[in-house]
Amino acid sequence: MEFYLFVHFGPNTFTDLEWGKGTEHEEVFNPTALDCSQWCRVAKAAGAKGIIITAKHHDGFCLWPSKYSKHTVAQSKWKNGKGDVLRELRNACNEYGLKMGVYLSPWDRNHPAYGTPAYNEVYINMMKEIVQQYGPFFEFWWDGANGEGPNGKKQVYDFGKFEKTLRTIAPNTVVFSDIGPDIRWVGNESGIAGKTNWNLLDTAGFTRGSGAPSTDTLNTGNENGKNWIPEECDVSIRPGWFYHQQEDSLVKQPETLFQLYLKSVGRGSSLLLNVPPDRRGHINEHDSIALVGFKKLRDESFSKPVFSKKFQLAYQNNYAIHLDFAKKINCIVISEPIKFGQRVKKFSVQLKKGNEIVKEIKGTTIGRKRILTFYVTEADGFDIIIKDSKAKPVLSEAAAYLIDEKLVEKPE
Ligand code: FUL
Repeated sequence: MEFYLFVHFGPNTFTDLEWGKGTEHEEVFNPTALDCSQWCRVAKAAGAKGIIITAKHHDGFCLWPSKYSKHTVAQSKWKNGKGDVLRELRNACNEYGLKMGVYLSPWDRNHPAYGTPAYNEVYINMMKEIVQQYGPFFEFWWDGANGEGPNGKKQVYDFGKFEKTLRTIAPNTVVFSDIGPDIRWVGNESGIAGKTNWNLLDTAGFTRGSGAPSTDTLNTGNENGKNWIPEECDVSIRPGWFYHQQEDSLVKQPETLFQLYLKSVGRGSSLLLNVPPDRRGHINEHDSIALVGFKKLRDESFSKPVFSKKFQLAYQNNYAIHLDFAKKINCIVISEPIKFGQRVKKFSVQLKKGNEIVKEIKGTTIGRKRILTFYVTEADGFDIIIKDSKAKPVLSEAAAYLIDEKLVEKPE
């Protein structure tokens, strides 16, 4: 799906905390003008394909009236306890043709059963409740943070049962966690994928949270990993995950977001960009303006290729691309048809004028999409040379662009 939004919303929006304690009074949650349609309009204008919401964050507050908790919208004063954020978002996503996903924090600092086996049943019941009432979800997010509950105990999560439950009630929902089962964490919260990025991961012997593979491994995957678990880059448009007015001036600007796009989508991953609603329950103007600017930069950059070619299924080590005459370019995009697996281990792109190589860009993996940017170079063609691959190499697409020079990828 390439690009979709994350929405962190809950008591923290009103207390200015990042990790709520779970002791907040339900009355704290009181958006003055919640408007999920506005979120969807902004998502659409930004070119995002879906929205994943924190149905429950670590403080345990449920944004829907759950039967399995007494710390929910139903106990709040918002809409006299009749409000339901998940229902409003479901309806708005349907209206705007967006997909919906949920984050349901396993860690719960409020629930009285937390720290006992009974909590696993509570978590399973909540999963069932939201899938049945507000599904289908395109993605289900299992956060890795695991602290202590109110009773000082640490929960032993029954992830085996959680997974089995989801597979039964939501077989088409992609499940995210540090180690999948379907998609993995990128190993950082700055939205940056590895330049080498394998969609494969070995998970045997690892667990979620503190027992996860190293952040480096999560970032690059395992070349010969056993499981197809591509990574997703989650990052916030603001310093925090929740809205804090004092961070209004720190919203990432379109050029910064474009850099993130190059370093996530441009390295074969997806970008999950967090845009937290404010106390009204609106995506704040600071954020929506930045998002629309980000969309404009993507459109301006990629709508008019200098050259573009789709390949038939042809196994080749050398793809020679000829432009009609010498043209200025500073961006090349190549793709592998990953339904045949991810194959390329090492490649080089040689920009040419006649027979002379005027620039060479070396890389490792390609994957679903690899965006290479460089200083403007005049060339009348380029060769894509696959130097090493796990199986016969095959590309599905190659294109060249001239993008605004200030957008060229900057080192991390
Ligand atoms: C982390 C959480 O602790 C943060 O609050 C946030 O939800 C982030 C996306 O994941 O593990």
